[in-house]
Amino acid sequence: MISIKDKIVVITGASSGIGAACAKVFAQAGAKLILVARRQERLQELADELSKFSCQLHLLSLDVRDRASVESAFSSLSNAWSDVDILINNAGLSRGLNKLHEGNIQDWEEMIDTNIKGLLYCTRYLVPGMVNRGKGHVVNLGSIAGHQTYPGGNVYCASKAAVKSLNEGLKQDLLGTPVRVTSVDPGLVETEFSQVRFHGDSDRAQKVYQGLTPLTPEDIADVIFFCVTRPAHVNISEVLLVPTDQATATLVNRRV
Ligand code: NDP
Ligand code: 8X3
Repeated sequence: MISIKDKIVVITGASSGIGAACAKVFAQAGAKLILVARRQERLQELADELSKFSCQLHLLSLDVRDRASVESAFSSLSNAWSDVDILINNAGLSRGLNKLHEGNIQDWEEMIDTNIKGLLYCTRYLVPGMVNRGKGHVVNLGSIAGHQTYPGGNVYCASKAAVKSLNEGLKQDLLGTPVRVTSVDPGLVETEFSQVRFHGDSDRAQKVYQGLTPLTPEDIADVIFFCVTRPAHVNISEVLLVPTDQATATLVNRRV
């Protein structure tokens, strides 16, 4: 098992859900964390919570859709922080569940710009350093939605299918280097995801998880931690994990 102690770990989308859970697991293991999200106050709250682990933190209030900001934020890191070992491309969102021909184009752009382009900007900036230093690991948050399209999921599912393709492509392009690439692809995880999807409609968001036991953000963080701590010759390329109450993107066991 590889030690995470003092490894520099970038987590995008750390202000909530899966990203925040990853921050806790990696902080506990003694990593040096660069926490990225747009909501500075949420990052600060998380940082206060993580202070009990006495780990080193660097907060980056950043919109991953903004290429210039991504480049400027990462290029401004001091020597103590610039040699990133692990990039967790987690920032992402869904917007709406409309039929494609009735879709909101602004929602599409937000998903494509965040889930695909934001992931690409962070990867493009940070992976060359990993290659030069001869070590590194990129973890991409895909989804069951990237494996199976569900009604109304259209653009979100396409964005996660793109993550699946980019994960495969990056693995191929890094062959011959020690840099590892993993896609962690969950089914239903209860986070702020559905609140964001339904633009703050909490009742509708809650119904997504009603009557079943969803995955927790901690379940996903555990899997990510497992993937990055395998011995250097082991690359877990893809993990699809779903709740026991979920069989496919559309087939779930609801008890009410
Ligand atoms: P949350 O809504 O709880 O968290 C999403 C995180 O992404 C937040 O920290 C948010 O921070 C950040 N984020 C969104 N847009 C941007 C942006 N433009 N720039 C920087 N950060 C951004 O959802 P989850 O934790 O569930 O989602 C995390 C990832 O997991 C996503 O990629 C999602 O697609 C994926 N996923 C989620 C599943 C689920 O069922 N929940 C299942 C499968 C995959 P802020 O708003 O402060 O910027
Ligand atoms: C999130 C899981 O099924 O809501 O990617 O799209 S799902």
